[in-house]
Amino acid sequence: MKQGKSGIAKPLTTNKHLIRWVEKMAELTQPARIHWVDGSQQEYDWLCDELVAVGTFIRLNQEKWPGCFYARSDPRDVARVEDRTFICSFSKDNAGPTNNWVEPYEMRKKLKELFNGCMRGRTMYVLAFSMGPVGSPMSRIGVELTDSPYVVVNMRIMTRIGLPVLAEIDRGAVRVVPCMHSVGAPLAPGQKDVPWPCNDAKYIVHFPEAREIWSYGSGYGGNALLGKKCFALRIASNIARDEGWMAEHMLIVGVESPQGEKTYVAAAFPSACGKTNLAMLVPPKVLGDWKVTTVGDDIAWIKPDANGQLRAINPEAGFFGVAPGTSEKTNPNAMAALSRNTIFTNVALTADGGVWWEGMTDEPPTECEDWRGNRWTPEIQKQTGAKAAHPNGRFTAPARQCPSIDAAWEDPAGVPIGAFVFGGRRSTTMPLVYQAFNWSAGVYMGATMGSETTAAASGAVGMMRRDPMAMLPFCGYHMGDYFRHWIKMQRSLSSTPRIFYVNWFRKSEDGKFLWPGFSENMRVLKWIVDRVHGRAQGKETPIGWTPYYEDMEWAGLDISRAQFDQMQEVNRAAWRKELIGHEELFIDVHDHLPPEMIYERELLICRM
Ligand code: TSX
Ligand code: MN
Repeated sequence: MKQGKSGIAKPLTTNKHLIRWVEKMAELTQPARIHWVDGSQQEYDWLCDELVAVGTFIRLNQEKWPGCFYARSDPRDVARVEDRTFICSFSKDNAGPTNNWVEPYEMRKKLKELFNGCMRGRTMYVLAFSMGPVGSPMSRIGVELTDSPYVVVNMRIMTRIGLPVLAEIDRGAVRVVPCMHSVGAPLAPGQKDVPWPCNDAKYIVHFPEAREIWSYGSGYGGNALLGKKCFALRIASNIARDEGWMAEHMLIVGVESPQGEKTYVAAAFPSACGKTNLAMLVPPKVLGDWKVTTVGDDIAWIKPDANGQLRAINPEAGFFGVAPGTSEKTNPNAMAALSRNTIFTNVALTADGGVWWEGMTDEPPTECEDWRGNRWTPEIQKQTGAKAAHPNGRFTAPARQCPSIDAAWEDPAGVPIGAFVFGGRRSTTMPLVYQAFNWSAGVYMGATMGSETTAAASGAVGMMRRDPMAMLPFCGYHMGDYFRHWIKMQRSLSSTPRIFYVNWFRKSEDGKFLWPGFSENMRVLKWIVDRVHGRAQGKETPIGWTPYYEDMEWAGLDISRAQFDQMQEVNRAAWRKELIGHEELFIDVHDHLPPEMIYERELLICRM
């Protein structure tokens, strides 16, 4: 492959549709160059060099952070933009009340205007990527046309890209999801570029029937790495519904007993619940004979196999994790994964060419540059409240570098799922753990889950936000139909995974966390796995089965029966209020709600 300053201009495919589409899109966006991404290490290194040259990247101290780079975004481009995210289905009803909808022809007209000449002076990268291991029957392929080399290098960590994927396309049997992406900042001849080009006008657009994604104006995270939320959740949830499988916002862990029995668990949590920490959990020393392995930390594609057993793959190949709060104490596996070949965005830069973020160490650095490039000291923090890292600062790290990565994490057949876990951040009402009586009660559990807000950015702190299956921002169609799809899945299964709810965040009257969390969550996982295999009893309560104190492993943890009862309490007064919250959610989606949700609610009321 000849690679000059302009990269690879020759199409790396023989697929006529793909070549014609690229030509058509180049005609629309008018890039100065086209680069077909081969996905090689040389190409990656060369792109990183270019990013360093234009000031997007700073190469970190290679002794301490080998293969690592540092980026700062434009301060106006730091997170997903939910109010600028659109599901443009043919009918508004199909998008449902939880999504923004614009009539698709109208939106296409708007996009044509926006994309007209939007890549002038830039390179258009043709980035073929596979969500899931290349060649797995559960994997799906996309091609992202982007004018952001930052996106290309991040996508090389987060997905499988380049020649092997183009070879799959050339074999001809696959349908490709077209993904258009532009930062929306064309360059006039001779105009100097900025480190983080973007546009104040942002559009994250999905066409579910056409299986198409158009993203404009942002270079950050889920807005720009289109394989992740846009494809693997919003578009894939549509594909999955049509094809009889599930695209879920779930981590996947393997739980291995001292006898070597392996049980895979898929779990959904809203943001700020420590999902990545759970995905990489290190069991406490006293329970060291139990092991937890990581298949994925964010997205699960789950499909019944020929025997009616649900099997899951992680469609991603890397972790795009929130940095603040990640430390040797909270997540040593993540710290090992991000120790090399990692891209850091919007964290702090230390004087010795390293990175730092709030919560990384007990002692902050005496001085560093914050995520905006300003001088930061603990003293300045005290005076102004300025944070060194942005709360949504990220690491992009290869999954294979995670010490807890599961041996089967790239198994094309996926891993068998034994249990689903839902959870949220709830200071009251919800017990540490309970099990749903059956599949439809479990679907109700997931449908009604919610979390209390933590960051001031998302409204008042401590506000209850319902987030069904943690899919509220990610379901690409009507939420009521999504519940129906969950209910319907039972019919294609010979045995359904057991369904559980966990809450690590319940507080005492005086505002203290009742449960120590983190490693100790292994004790809850153990009970869940014991239940899956019929080894532990369940105590019947109005909401489901809870553990007997005797059935939990307490070695090395000083929690009395009374304390445990407090964590597990099902308070009828609190649950009456909870049920009204469920009703509020259901009013929004009532016309598509499956009758099972109404029945389950009635049953719950009766048992109260
Ligand atoms: O990630 C968390 N997990 C899951 C770990 C596998 N966090 C961090 C949440 C923010 C992302 C938690 N925070 C967890 C938890 O289980 N639990 C808590 C609440 C908590 C915080 C501090 C303490 C205890 C509980 N500290 C002491 O007990 C000393
Ligand atoms: Mn997520």
